[in-house]
Amino acid sequence: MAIRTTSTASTTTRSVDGDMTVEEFKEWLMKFDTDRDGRISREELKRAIRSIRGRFSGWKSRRGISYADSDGSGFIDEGEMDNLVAFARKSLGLKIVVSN
Ligand SMILES: [Ca+2]
Repeated sequence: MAIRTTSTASTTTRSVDGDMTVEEFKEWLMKFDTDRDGRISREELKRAIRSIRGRFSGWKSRRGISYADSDGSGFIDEGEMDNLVAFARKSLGLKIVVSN
């Protein structure tokens, strides 16, 4: 359980509670690309969802992959990342804004 204080917030990892840009979201997500193949697998997405204390991470990661994986490869690659942005907005409740 996290205890939040405003004074130490800068030393912790970035909060995903507030607004983030599409670029920030992608950057954050690629931290979970643990095998460094440039794609997000279901396991990697699951860990990402779990890291923001998302409930039902297993189920949601499966939904996320099937939502975003247009070519049916089982992975989210670069070109499918925007689909995952839409999924995160809709199903994970993340506030992802388009930056100018
Ligand atoms: Ca990967």
